[in-house]
Amino acid sequence: MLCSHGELVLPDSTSCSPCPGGYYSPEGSSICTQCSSGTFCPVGSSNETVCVAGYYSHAGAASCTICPAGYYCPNASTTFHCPTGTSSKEGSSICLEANSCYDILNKTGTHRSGVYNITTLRSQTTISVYCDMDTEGGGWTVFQRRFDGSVDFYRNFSEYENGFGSASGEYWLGLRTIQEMLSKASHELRIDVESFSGRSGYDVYSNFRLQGPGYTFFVDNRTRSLNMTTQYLLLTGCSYTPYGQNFTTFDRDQDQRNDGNCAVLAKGAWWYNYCESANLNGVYGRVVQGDGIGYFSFNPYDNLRLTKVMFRPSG
Ligand SMILES: [Ca+2]
Repeated sequence: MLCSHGELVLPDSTSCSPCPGGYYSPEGSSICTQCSSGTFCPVGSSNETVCVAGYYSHAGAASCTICPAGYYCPNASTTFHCPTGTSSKEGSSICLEANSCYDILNKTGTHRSGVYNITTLRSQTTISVYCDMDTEGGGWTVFQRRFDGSVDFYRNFSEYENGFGSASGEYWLGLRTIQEMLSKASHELRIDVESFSGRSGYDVYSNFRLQGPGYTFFVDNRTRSLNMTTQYLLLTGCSYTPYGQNFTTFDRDQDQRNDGNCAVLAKGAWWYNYCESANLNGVYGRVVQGDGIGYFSFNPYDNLRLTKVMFRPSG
């Protein structure tokens, strides 16, 4: 008995049945053959169909599967992890190099916050960063994050230059990397804070940059904020603002105080002036206006439970 293509002869030799999904049978064949990897065979197939670009299949597939985000599928039958420092969106046959969280957002479309690998543009260094992909549409490269006090932030200049902690936990990305990433295009700075009482707020400033070997702090204007006062702005005009200040650590005094080192007084590291109206790298869980973690525009007396400081290209 001769069945039409896409069918097989049943044991009674008098009737035909369609091949099940994942199998095919050419015209005149009495058996169904397993569909090979890289192709798919729906129910009743008479031949194998090759998966389109960005999809893959293993042997015996009734349909192709879309290549997941973070992978690439160059030959329709295998999924490969994107190499470190690159990323892909779902359905990709190639991976693209990303040099910031904003770049990852644009190349993958993901709104999942977490740790990603990026390759910096100038020095071509591949590093892990925490990306905030939720806030205001995402694309923020987080360079400081504190939430449980597990990492000691009272560190020396070299550590603040090179970074410490882990991108998946509490961390400081490093002044060298921050400066390099800010050097191309204009970026906005966003600071998120939350106190132990559960109150939260944020501050956003335009044109954040760090200049020269002292990593001198500059921003242009506050563009939006929540639960912030009009006092203690990060702008010029007061002796506590970080504006125009170099970064000071306990072993590198670049502040405006002649009678001491603000990093030692405040047990932190910051763009101290004479000394500070923000001490986000202070001692976790300690009282503010001493050496605790404070952000005075939020509340000079509020001890902060959460801090997150980040940037992304503006406009
Ligand atoms: Ca000093």
